[in-house]
This record gives sequence, structure tokens and C-alpha cells, in this order.
Amino acid sequence: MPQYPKQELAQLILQQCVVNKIENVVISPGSRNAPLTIGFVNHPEINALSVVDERSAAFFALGMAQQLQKPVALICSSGSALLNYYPAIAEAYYSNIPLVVISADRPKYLIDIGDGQTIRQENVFSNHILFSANLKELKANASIEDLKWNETLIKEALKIVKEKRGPIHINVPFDEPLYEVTDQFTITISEEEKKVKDSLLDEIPLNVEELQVFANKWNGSVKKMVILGACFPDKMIQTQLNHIIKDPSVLVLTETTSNVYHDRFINSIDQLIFPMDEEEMKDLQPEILLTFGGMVVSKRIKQFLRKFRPAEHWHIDKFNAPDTYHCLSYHFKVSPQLFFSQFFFLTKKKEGDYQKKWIAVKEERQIKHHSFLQNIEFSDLQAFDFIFKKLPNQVHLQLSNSSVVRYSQLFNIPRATEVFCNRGTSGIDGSTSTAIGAAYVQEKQTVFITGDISFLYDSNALWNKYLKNDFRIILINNSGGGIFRFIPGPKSTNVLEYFETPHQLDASHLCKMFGIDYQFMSDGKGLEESLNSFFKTSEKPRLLEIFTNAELNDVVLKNYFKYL
Ligand SMILES: Cc1ncc(C[n+]2csc(CCOP(=O)(O)OP(=O)(O)O)c2C)c(N)n1
Repeated sequence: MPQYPKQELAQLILQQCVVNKIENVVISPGSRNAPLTIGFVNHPEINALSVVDERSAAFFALGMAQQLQKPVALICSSGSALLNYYPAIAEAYYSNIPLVVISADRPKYLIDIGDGQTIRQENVFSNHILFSANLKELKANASIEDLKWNETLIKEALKIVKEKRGPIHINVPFDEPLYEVTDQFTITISEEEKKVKDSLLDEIPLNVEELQVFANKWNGSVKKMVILGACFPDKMIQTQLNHIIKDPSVLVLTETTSNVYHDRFINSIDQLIFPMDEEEMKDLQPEILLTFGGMVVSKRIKQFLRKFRPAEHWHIDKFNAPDTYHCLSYHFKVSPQLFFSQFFFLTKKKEGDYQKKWIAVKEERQIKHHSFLQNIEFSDLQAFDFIFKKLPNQVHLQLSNSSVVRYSQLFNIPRATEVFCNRGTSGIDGSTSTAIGAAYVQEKQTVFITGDISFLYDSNALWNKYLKNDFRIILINNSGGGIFRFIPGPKSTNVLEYFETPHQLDASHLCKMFGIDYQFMSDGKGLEESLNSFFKTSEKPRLLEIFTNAELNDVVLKNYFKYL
């Protein structure tokens, strides 16, 4: 017989989540959240997962939601437990990932009076949350008004998480007793209410006359640049971009996380821009810039476009339009798919050499890239070259921040690979947990590439019983934050070690503790050989640690860019 919590507020939240098709919940342990834990775990339509560390649990849920493209719920106890969700909430906020954060709290009369595990939880994420529902305690003899008041807030929160895609927070005060159960709900939901409308797809098309004004400018311009930030793999967008690239006056710049491919897209922005002089930059300067997708990794493209501003910058997104290049002139508030399906009816090709010229430069850079790599010492750059050559097609790739995502931008990644990275806040605090969450819901094999500091930071991610056997971690251990040797500032100081944080740690003990197969390599030949079998079926997840020399990495990468 199912057991449901006697606390009606927990029943209300549970049933609203079920009606809104929230199927996955990640629960961290605690007592104050017992009514929620009992309810969600016992409900047949909920997949309840248990992850202890709230920081990791939230990133794990984020990885799941990132892949499912559907909200995933989090449940935790009161006090600092909730604050540990914050890094993932900020990431979800800037990456538009739907998270339903449900925290148990004490009733108002127990706050700030010296009760244990109690902090001020209401609106605690106010700067990075789409909606905060601060519920009222529902006593046994609660009024219908209080019930309705709570219900309205929960419904509003769940509507927003689906429509706007981001994190929402429901704070739920419970008084004791917390563990009482019943075998049926005392709060019921009407059949009518169960038919919650999925309002996600109801997009209103753009006004055609207004769009025509933009199309006229587009049709008259000989230099148009399209830049994609992070995008979920989408066949329609790929098809639309395959069409747009037929126009010789259009240049398409993509990143590793854009998840689109074409021989005529510029997929290595830094490779293109780094060696350019002022004259060439003026030549590359677009008249119209059209952007969509999430965060852009390349710092150079931001610097370039902030200096050589286009006359017009149009951004396409249903909700947000960040002024990344300091020249935003228009925000099309629709999905890119809808935008292009309307825009293409109004646009025509414009002759010119804008695309041809820069594709030729891209090809030159590619030749140099390959010739440079033929003769280099074992280093991060060479390790990435081998990894991407040996990476099986069709894998799901997760990258950590810092130089991992930046190195990856220099390579052609196998086309069927889907690539993700937490670029919302570019934190190093949850990449492993995110990758494990993504892997949990992914049918494809997930490969996670990370730096040592990021990996050690989030090592609690491995404390996770849902780790799949085909999960692979490639750990580039350059004994510290390699990025701080490459960027100009830290080395110019006398306190480099406070930036780089060098160490002598390796992952062998962590792997032993968490039941992961461990291998290590510190030379190119060995690495190539290891990669031949590394991705094959195994009875345990595997980690390959690649040791490189920090000083040499820096020299090799600088020489690479000089050579280009
Ligand atoms: C939570 C958080 N703290 C600090 C930083 C600043 N930071 C950026 S990169 C980095 C070092 C990363 O080192 P590692 O993961 O080893 O990668 P590498 O640079 O060696 O490739 C740090 C500390 C951050 N991005 N996020």
C-alpha cells in the first residue's frame, strides 16, 4: 500500500508536480523534508533519485534537465543544505535549464529564534531565479484560502519553469510531526485540472511587415555574420543553417557547443581571429550580425566585435537578448526555428566574396594547424589532438571549463558528437556532476573531459550510485590551473601559485574509493594506445588520467598561435 505524507502541503506539491509531468526528482537527505521525501519516493509516476551532497545533487539534476529538455526537481532539507544548490541554480539561470527547487523550511515562528538548521530561506536565490514561491504553513485545520494561496503559487512556479526554462524555487514550511503517513491523499486534484496545458509550443509568429524591414536590410548587405552560442542539437536548425550558408554574403561562426556542422562554417573562431592584424579585422567586420543560442566561449570574438562593431546586431531568442557585443539593435522574441522559417521567405542571396574569402583563411589555418601538430612535444595540445582523433563517433561529450573547453574549440570534433559545457557561469564547481547527470539519461555513451582542478573540486560527484559503466572520464592533469599560465596576468605577478594552485595529487585513490577503473599515461604513444580500448564496453566506469607538464603546455600553445 502506498504511503503518502499526512502533511497536506507536501501532498499538494507532489500532485502538482505529477500533473505537470515532472518525472524525475533528486532528493538529498534530511528530516525537515521527510514529508516530501516520503511522498515523492512512493509515487508511482516519479523516479526518485538519492544524492547526498546538495551541490553535486543540483548539478546532477542540471545535467539531467539539460539532456531531457524538461524540468527536473530537487528536494532538500532546511538550512545550509539549500544554499549548496546555489552554484547550479546560477548555472541553470544563465543556461536556461529548467530546475524545480523544493526546499523544506520551518514555519515562520521558528526562524531566527535559535532553532537548529535554520536560516532565512524565503527568496534566498532572488538574483538568479525565475520565480520564488514562498509557501505558507498549512496547519491541520487550515483555511481554504491558505490552501488556494499555496496552490496558486505552486502552479505559477511550475508554469514558469516550463515556459521560460530556468530555475524556480518553492520554499515549503513544515511543522512537526514530519513522518506521519496516510494511504491516500486528503488533498485531491480534479480531473479537469489534471489536463494541464502544455503551452510550450504556442509561439506567436513575427509580424511579416515588420520582418520585411529587416529582410530589406539583410538583402542589401554584402557582409552578414551569424554567430551561434551553445545550442541543443536540433535537426531543423542544422537544415536552416545549411540553407543560409548558400548565400555567399553570409559567414557562419560556430563553437564546439553550438552542435551544428558544415564545411563552410567557421568552427574555430580563435584560430581565425588570433593571428589577424587591424586591417584584416576591418575587412572581417560585418554590417549585420545575427546571433542566437546561449553563451559564447570565445573571448576573442567578443573583443573583436566590441571594437569592430556591426551597424546592426539582431538577437533571436524567445526571452533574453544579452548585449554581448555592446551593439544590440533588435531582439526577435521567437525561437530561431520560427524566425528562420519566416525570414527565408523574405530574403534572397546576395553575391559577394565575404564568405569565400574567410573560408579560404580558415582552410589556410587548418593546414597550419595540422602541420604544427605533426611535430610537437607531448603536451595538453597534443593530448587533445589524440583524444579527438580517437573519440568514437556518436558519443555524448561533456567538457569542463577552463582550458578544456578552449582547447576543444581548436579541433574538428567528430560530427555526430553532441557537446555540452556549463558555460552559464563557467564554474569549475559542478562539471563532473553535470556530466554524470547527463549520462544517466543519455542512451549514448558519455565521455567527460576535464582539467585536474575542476575534477578535484567536484570529486564528490563520484559519490553517486547512478554512475553508468560506460561513463568515461578523461582527466588532463597538468598539476594545477593551466589556464593561469596561458593568460597574460598571473605570470606577470610574483604570486602565480595563488592563481595556478599547483599540486601533486592524482585521481588513483578517488577511483579506488568510488569503484572506477583507473589508467594513467604521460606520453603520446601510450596515450594513443590507451585510447584504442578506453571507450570499449566495461564492467566499471573508467578514468584515464593524462599527465602533462604545465610549463611546456604554455610554451606549446603560445608557439601554436604564433605559428598560425
Ligand atoms: C567555482 C569556480 N571557482 C573558481 C573559478 C576560476 N577558475 C577558472 S579556471 C580555474 C582553474 C581550472 O583548472 P583545471 O580544471 O585544472 O583546468 P586547466 O586550466 O588546467 O585546463 C579556476 C580556479 C571558476 N571558474 N569557478
